[in-house]
Amino acid sequence: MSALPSMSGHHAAGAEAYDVVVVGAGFAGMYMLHRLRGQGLKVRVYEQGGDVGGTWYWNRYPGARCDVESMQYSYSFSDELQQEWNWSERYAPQSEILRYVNHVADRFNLRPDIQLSIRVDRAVFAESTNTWSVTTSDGKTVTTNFVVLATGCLSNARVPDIKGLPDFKGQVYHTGHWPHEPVDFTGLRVGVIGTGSSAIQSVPVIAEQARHLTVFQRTANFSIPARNAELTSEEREAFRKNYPEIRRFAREESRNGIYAELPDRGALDDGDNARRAKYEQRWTKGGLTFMLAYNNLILDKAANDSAAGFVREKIAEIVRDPETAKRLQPEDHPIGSKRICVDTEYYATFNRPNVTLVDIKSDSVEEILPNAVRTRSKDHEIDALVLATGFDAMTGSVARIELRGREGRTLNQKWVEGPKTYLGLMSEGFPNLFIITGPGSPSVLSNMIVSIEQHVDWITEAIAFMRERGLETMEASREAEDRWVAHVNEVAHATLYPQANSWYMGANIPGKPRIFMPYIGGVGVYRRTCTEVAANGYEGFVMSAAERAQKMAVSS
Ligand code: NA7
Repeated sequence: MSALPSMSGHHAAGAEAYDVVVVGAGFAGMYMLHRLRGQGLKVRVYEQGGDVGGTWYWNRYPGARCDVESMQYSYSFSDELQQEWNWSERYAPQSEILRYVNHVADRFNLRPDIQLSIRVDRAVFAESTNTWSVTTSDGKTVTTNFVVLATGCLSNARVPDIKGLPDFKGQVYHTGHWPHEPVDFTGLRVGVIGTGSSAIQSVPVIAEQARHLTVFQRTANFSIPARNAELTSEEREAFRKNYPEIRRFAREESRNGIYAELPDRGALDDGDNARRAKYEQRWTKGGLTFMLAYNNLILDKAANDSAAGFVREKIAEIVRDPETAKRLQPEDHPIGSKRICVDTEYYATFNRPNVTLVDIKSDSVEEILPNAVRTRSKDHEIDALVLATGFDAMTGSVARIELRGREGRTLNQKWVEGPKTYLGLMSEGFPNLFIITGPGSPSVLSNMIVSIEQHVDWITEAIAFMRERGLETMEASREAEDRWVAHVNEVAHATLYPQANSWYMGANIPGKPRIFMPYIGGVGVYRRTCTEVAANGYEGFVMSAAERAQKMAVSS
């Protein structure tokens, strides 16, 4: 416990007062609570879900698992935890990650400070007291010095506005909002709309159960085999022994927060045979690191084409019907410019007699009938519908909260032309409001847990810095924010990423401004920037002492 007093000095009488309110109890909110409580702060976490886990609480669809290997998609802040927890598979299934999250909540006694099934509706900054008033879905208002948004990047499931959807007479499911009870598709004709990561994971599993499965594809995606397998105790031990170096590398040297062998050359530096062998080796190994075969795959179109061509050939080899294979081959975006998918038997599933692929780019969905999806050319009869249509990513869950900063301006008003932050951590005009893995930080381009831990540690240190100096507000300066937003875009446009209509760009939400949201500069580079900013007295942030304290100092 810290010897410093709690910060809740100027709160309005009556309302319950906290030092920090954290919104969300996923990986980010839980670790934030743990660190802040360690500083002796009074913290309250609100979580809209019925339990902890965030994205892993909601995304329970068949086949859901993480696309980062479990030995790396786990907290590193406690060595006992990482030495003791036994991951059973190379890629943990959702249920195991949820068990892990619950274990962490109990192990670190986090639950007493987490209020479940409560949504934060509104947070308003009072300039007279430098505090936030936070109103929750149970009608209560509390005050707090700081608000930390740990609301997740992929937490606002998006139901597309398709004519007739409310009149469909079977069950409609969204992958990002899956029921807690088991869903049984036995004997049913099922339709899946969407072919992103969630569909690619769930389609092979649903196909095994359903009488017939129709997959409605608007954009074909690149997917690499996961090669999931049980972890042996030797494999677990190898990680455990080397964790200090693995974690250091992921934090400080990697671009994406994953410990992996880094490429030493570009794709065109190798001859055709050597290049093919390299791709073959990565394909056989499986997983996201396929894109690390060469160091220029996301920078150079010709290099990228060689990798994309290799995957297209693989699709043609796996899928027996040439028409279906052709439809599954992505042609409209560079490989990796949308998050690459990781699958188990996705392409092979289309060889099953009970699976049909419908290309809704050429044969668009007109409407949903009570018992069918009507595309221009025909009615596809179904008994149940799965929407694997993704999220209002990165900004969606923040936008749902009415956040009012200085002069009553809302964050939605400020972000109308796209999210603006300094370092993805704060937005000018919103003092003492932190965002964990916000737009403008590596976030979704990384192993989220590495990025979460870095942000939580940084925020904890910033708050400690302020407390030690009696500072009351911290805010991004307009200049620093403008420079950062420009930098994020400049770095993005030096790559092939903006060539895809992806949710990185907000392209999946009609009307959402097109701005490249995550920071591509790499996890290691980004971390160094944040550390330097802090070491230089939080350069680019304005910190101020309480006005009252300043006045006292002047008069004495
Ligand atoms: P994604 O990756 O956003 O995929 C959503 C899919 O749904 C994608 O294929 C979309 O096609 C499709 N979609 C969205 N709206 C529609 C409508 N109106 N009609 C037809 N098809 C539609 O979400 P996921 O949940 O799969 O994965 C999100 C992330 O979670 C993933 O990257 C991992 O990091 C984990 P589109 O491509 O827009 O043409």
